[in-house]
Amino acid sequence: MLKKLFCCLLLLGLFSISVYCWYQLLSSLNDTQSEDGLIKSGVYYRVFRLESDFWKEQIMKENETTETKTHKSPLVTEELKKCPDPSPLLVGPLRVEFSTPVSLDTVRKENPGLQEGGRYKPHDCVALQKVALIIPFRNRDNHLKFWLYYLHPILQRQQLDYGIYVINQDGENTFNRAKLMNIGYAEALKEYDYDCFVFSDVDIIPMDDRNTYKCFSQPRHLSVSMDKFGFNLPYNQYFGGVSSLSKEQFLKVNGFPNNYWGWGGEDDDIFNRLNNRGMSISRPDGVVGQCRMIRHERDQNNNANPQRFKRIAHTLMTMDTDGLNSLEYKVVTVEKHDLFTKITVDVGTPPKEEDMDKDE
Ligand SMILES: *[C@@H]1O[C@H](CO)[C@@H](O)[C@H](O)[C@H]1NC(C)=O
Ligand SMILES: *[C@@H]1O[C@H](CO)[C@@H](O)[C@H](O)[C@H]1NC(C)=O
Ligand SMILES: [Mn+2]
Repeated sequence: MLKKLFCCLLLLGLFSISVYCWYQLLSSLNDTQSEDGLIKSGVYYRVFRLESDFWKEQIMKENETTETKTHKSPLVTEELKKCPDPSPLLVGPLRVEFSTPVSLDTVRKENPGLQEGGRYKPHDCVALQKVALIIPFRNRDNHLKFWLYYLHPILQRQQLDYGIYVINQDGENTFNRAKLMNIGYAEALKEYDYDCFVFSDVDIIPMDDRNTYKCFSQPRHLSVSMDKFGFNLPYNQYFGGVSSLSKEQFLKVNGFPNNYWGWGGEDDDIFNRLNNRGMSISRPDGVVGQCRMIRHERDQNNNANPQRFKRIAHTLMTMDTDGLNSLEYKVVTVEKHDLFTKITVDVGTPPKEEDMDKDE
């Protein structure tokens, strides 16, 4: 009897060790750390926090429906009413595919209501929010065509007062996604009194127009269910792809980091910033949040940043001095196209000592 029990315990022990190893293996592919030391890896965290996160998300969903709008609409002289929420024009699930190329001419013809620079506002009601869409960009004209083709009609059905800002990194130096997003914020505000900022990769397309590209009472992660990740979150704190922050939320975290050169980690730093300022992440459900990413090779001069793990471990210490208040760049050109505004900027180069540093 005792022997049997001992055997059972031994087997159980071995089993849990192997499960643990499996998680470690999986999570070593993308290790994320949090300031409080709670989160050691995405997968590990996900398994053990599933339950509490489930309830948090339920609460968030409830809050979403009863949410009171904090954003005031501008003074308008005509007797236009506020647009209804949700928009009655939404159609739900959409077919999204990338096998047939689209031309900008097609997009122009299909969106006659646009103003120069890719601006739009509903004409029969006052939009609930003024949204600047910020796209960090370099050499992805084909992806941009698909993005404009799919997003313009969706954003109009969502009855947003919006503008498209393609922030193009000049030159061939190491890419800096988060800094480009900071620049997009600053440049868009020079043009119009936006109250909401949606930051989107150029290659991600939502598959349901009920996934509204606007801001919520908490920072919003919009690309929650990507085909690339099997229509799932890759890990619970994932904040990459498409996200939205109100002006207040963005200012509360001093914007985004300027010193993540190359691929990876900057989205985790942003997550840490929001977390450190006591905000939580709002998300659509996994059905409404489905989206597709256009498949592509890794860009040139955007290799994985070896510094990223070190950086995301120190967000709390760096976020007050690195961000909107330390943002420096030069505008090279501002082009007003029919379907978007393209701002080409010189973001500078990574500090010399970082180029040398190859520890991972
Ligand atoms: C939901 O809203 C209530 C008050 O309206 C607030 O106290 C609570 O923290 C909110 N929950 C989340 C998860 O945002
Ligand atoms: C982890 O992977 C995600 C998804 O590819 C990426 O957005 C994020 O930046 C990565 N984080 C790190 C620290 O590499
Ligand atoms: Mn991509």
